[in-house]
Amino acid sequence: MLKKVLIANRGEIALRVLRACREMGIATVAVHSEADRDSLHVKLADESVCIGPAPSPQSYLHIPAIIAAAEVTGADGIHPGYGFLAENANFAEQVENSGFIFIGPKADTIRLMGDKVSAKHAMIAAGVPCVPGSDGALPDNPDEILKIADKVGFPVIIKASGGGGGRGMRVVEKKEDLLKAVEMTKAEAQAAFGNPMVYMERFLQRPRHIEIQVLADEHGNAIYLGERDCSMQRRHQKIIEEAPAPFITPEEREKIGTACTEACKRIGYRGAGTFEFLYENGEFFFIEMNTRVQVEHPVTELITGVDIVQEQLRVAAGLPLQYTQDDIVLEGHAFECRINAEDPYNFIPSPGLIESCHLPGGLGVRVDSHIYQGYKIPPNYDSLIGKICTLGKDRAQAAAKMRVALAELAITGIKTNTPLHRDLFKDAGFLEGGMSIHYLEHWLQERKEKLAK
Ligand code: MV4
Repeated sequence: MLKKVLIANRGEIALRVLRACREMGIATVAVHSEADRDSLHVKLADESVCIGPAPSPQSYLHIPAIIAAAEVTGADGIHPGYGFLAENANFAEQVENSGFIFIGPKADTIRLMGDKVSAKHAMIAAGVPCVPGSDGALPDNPDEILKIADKVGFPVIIKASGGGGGRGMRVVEKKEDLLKAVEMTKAEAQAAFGNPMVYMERFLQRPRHIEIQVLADEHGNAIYLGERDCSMQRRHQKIIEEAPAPFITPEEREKIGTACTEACKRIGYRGAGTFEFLYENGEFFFIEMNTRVQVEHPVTELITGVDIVQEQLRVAAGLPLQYTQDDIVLEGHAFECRINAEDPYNFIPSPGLIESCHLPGGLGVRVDSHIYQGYKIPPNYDSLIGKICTLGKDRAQAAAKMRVALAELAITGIKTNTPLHRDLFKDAGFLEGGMSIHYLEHWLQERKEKLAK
């Protein structure tokens, strides 16, 4: 097993990884920026190293500083968390070349999935259903581009191969606009990602965002832990997630889950991963794969009982998964509310001093947060300050528990989006389930219009 893990992250996920290590008897090293000296993950870790000034490029993204910290503390593994360097293939490569274990997939796998055209190729080859489209990069020839679009059918979406997560894409409604849109997306892709490659897909108008959690080891085993519905998002930032996804049948789950685990075996996937799909009219369409632990992994943990981070650590140490597919039974329903330090109406970040803080609890309530009374949220990073999750025997009970948890949550000194969550858990449309990816933005627009009157 690993003996000492360096956690190359901050905030709630650093704490989440730290707890998993502790339970497994693994020593922990926190790294932190000058702005995060008073962070909980620093206080709770066995050792800590300051790796640089507040701006992330000089600290949490500064590869030599992180590797040096692993060297001086004698860590044997590095956990990247999510964000920052988690899906940076060069980081994974440098970690391994420096003699440490990268707690994640092989660098080549990260690279394969980071390039969306190569990821989609791999999925098509593995039999995972994809959105119909250009089956590879768009050619330069305008006539050929037009021909592909005619075959795919308008509206289409042009996506940058180097993009992902909503960056570098453009919807095209009609033929006349196509070539100009392709040129513009290419130019933006070159500027943003240093790669002008773009591809085309049929644009799905009202899909849900459903993702499959997988775990794979180096012994040829791969399992799926069911799905999450992450449709409740604003500007590609998820705000509420749930598991299982409403109205997905056991047969659909098994079919798509098996396609994902077969793909894992085929590409030699290692560790935790997520297959992102758009789901429309009873069909799944692969869009991207995430090669990291995700923010919303707790909802899957709650309904399966599997500690995803502990499995990551075991797999990284070369051990087999502790579970086979038959061991995985989904029980109950879970929600996650992302609590952000931001204005609940205009979403402007609200960093600063937490004057007081009461976090909820009780049966079926899980809180993942690094905040405490007297903690000062630095302005330099993501506004996520914690996650409230609930587990109920069914969706209605999980929602009832969430209403109680949100009513108890009391943070003063800064603004949070708690009032938004309270309103959403009273909304009939949301409580019905099965919302599309556009639901929240439409809901916010209506709220704005009501407030203006
Ligand atoms: C799409 C799509 C519709 N059709 N692809 C946005 C993020 C990136 N991961 C893929 N995205 C989309 N791809 C086709 N062919 C709509 C989106 C999309 C979206 C997807 C998931 C969650 C939220 C979204 C919000 C807007 C657009």
